[in-house]
Amino acid sequence: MVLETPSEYLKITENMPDEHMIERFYRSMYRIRRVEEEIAQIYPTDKIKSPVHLSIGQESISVGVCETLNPRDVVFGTYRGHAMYLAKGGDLRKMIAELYGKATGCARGIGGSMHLICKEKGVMGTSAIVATTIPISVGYALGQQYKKSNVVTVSFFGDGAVDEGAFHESMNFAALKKIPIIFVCENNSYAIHSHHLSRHHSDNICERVRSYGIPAQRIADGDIFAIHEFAKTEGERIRNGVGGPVFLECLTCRWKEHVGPGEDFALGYRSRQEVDCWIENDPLEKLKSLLAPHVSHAIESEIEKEIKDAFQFAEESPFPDGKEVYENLFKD
Ligand SMILES: Cc1ncc(C[n+]2csc(CCOP(=O)(O)OP(=O)(O)O)c2C)c(N)n1
Ligand SMILES: [Mg+2]
Repeated sequence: MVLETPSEYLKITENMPDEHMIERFYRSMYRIRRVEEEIAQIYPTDKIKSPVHLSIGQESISVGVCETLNPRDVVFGTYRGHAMYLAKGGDLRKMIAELYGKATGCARGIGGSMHLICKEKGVMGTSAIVATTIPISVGYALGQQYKKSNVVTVSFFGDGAVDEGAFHESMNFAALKKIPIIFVCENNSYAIHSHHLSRHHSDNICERVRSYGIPAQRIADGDIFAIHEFAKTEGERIRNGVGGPVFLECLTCRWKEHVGPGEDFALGYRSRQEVDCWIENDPLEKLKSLLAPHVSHAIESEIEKEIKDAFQFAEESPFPDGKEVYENLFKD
């Protein structure tokens, strides 16, 4: 980069992330990546009782956004929700136990990977039905607006949600009522195996969102610092009582198959080269290169221990009692 003036240089150095921030980002991203790699490893044994939609390759979005939030702030997400749950502080032991269908899981083993929740840390829920948590998150943020609270609500969803009426109704309503919410679209270009351009006339999600009256920005390279900066600025605005929705579209890439632990290049809907470009620019590796080796190593060993403990906890936990099958079906 060529710096034109000293003030420009100053601005850049001021905005440079400090070492602690890089460590925090690396810790969170490495933890998510390794947890999901372990899930992929163990999945063929059938100990995990639900389908798994892995976020490997997409982690910088959840981490960049959630690192700006506090436990009172809330997030809503999708079935591809491991990264969001963990980045927001969701309990790892309870997440793995949930995948194992155990009574100690975050949804008592009934919800599985697609229905993670940790209300104490502001993870309000994830859903298998595309776009359904968007209107729910808008309703939650409307409640905060009524209460004049300074809680920040973030709604995560995929590009597939843009195909749904609920998405457009939510955008319209949020703009109309100046609802204090941050929408985050994790655009990995695919809804299962359909490319965005086989579902839409143009590649213009931000443009469409702006037409509702919502400011929108695209970050095209998974840059965790840019994602963090955006969420920090917008979160502060909401905390300062300035309402109104904002929309962040992050281009990204799902490295694994849509659902499950493997690869699916044989299906022919996308090429290996398409994914390789993203793997070569892995945001996790970029972060690691900014840390001294002894620092990244210490973080990694600590996390490996935590992961081992979480899987052991899940293995040793009991399954729910059989009679639970008949519980929570009807309102008492
Ligand atoms: C309302 C609804 N329609 C269809 C489906 C089937 N379905 C499951 S995942 C998916 C793709 C969603 O893609 P996207 O939102 O981009 O998320 P990604 O899997 O890429 O993270 C679809 C269409 C569903 N679960 N819900
Ligand atoms: Mg998608």
